[in-house]
Amino acid sequence: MSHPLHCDVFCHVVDNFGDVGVAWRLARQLAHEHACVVRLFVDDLNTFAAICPQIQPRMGQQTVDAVNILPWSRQQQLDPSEIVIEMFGCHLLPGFIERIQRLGARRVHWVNLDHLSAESWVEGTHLRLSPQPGGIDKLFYFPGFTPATGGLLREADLLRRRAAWERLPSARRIALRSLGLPPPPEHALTVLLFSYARSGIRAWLQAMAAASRPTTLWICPGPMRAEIDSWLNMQLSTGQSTVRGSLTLCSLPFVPQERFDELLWSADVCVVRGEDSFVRAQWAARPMVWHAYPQHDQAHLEKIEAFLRLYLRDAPPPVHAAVVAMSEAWNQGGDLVSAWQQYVEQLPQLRLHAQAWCAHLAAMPDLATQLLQATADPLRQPPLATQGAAPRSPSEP
Ligand code: TRH
Repeated sequence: MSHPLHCDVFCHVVDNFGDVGVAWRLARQLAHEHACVVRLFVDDLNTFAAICPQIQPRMGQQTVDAVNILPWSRQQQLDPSEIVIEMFGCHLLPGFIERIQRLGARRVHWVNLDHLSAESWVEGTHLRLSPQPGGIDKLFYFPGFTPATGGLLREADLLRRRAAWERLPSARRIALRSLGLPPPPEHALTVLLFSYARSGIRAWLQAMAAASRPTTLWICPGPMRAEIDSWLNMQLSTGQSTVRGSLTLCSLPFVPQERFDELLWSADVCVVRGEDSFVRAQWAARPMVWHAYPQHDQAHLEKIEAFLRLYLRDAPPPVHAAVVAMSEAWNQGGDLVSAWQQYVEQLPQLRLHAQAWCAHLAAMPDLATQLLQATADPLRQPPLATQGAAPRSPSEP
């Protein structure tokens, strides 16, 4: 390649941290592993700074980790790069779109990188071209868990780094100490909790406190803090721990994104949410409970069902039953105590299953690699029939 590829990544922060979490992970990988010159446009640098403390929210332009970070509005003064990636169907500003159209399809690959879903319709929509006004097509790119989708974000050295970390007996103690966390009691079950608000956890907490085996619960910042404070009848401040019977509760600080993996690797069970932490728990090869982003029309339940259909395809019946029971109890309410008891009983098999699933996913090319292949030699499908029609995409009304 005569010159490095120039890529623009656009991120509109809807809420929470996953929009910018995914965009930042992609931007860094394109820059670090594919020698791209990357411009990342973000419309909420304060949220960005929560996962990347080097970000200066008031700076007009800054380079962090070899990525050029720009405020959203700067697109109005700039020409598009060769590859323009709009995350999750965020709408670019009209002036920038006009410049994409002026340069045309021979100079710009315009990509919509959509939300991750295991639903079957994704395979039929991935890599579809959607004609846009002005005669240029937008490529719809869908992440996924199968070879007929666009893969998952995975840094080239991620699994090697995890394996090396796991071979180091002191690694977890060092990681926890750096976060100001005490080492868990001997033989304690460790649970990382990063979920949306989920009421009705008192009986679950009580059951862990009364259990014969000690449990350590690492609570990430988020709405569950208040639920747990109410059960404790005290406010657990960041970095503070307290004990109730066999249950040790630790309130974690929000860690920089590149440290988040170590939290997952440190835990026996990861309760994760949304999209990015959900994927990272799969690369951690840990038993995980996924709290899907709740949607008013219950569409998130279809996403959960579709994912579990893939995830549990080869699972032994006791593993299948334990995962389904825990997922339903967590996401739809229900008897969390008995579901948790069943889950903990299956932990050795759940861990083996998580490792097999991780190896299965790792056999597929990662998302960044596939994305560059797709734009280097776009799959020329006949554009959709009607002008401006776009495939069904969850991020667009
Ligand atoms: O924060 P989320 O709920 O984001 C969600 C999802 O992106 C979802 O797809 C989107 O529709 C919704 O927002 C609007 O969960 P997620 O996806 O796991 O993103 C969290 C990010 O925060 C992830 O990159 C990990 C990172 N993180 C840290 O960097 N440090 C931390 O301490 C924690 C707890 C998370």
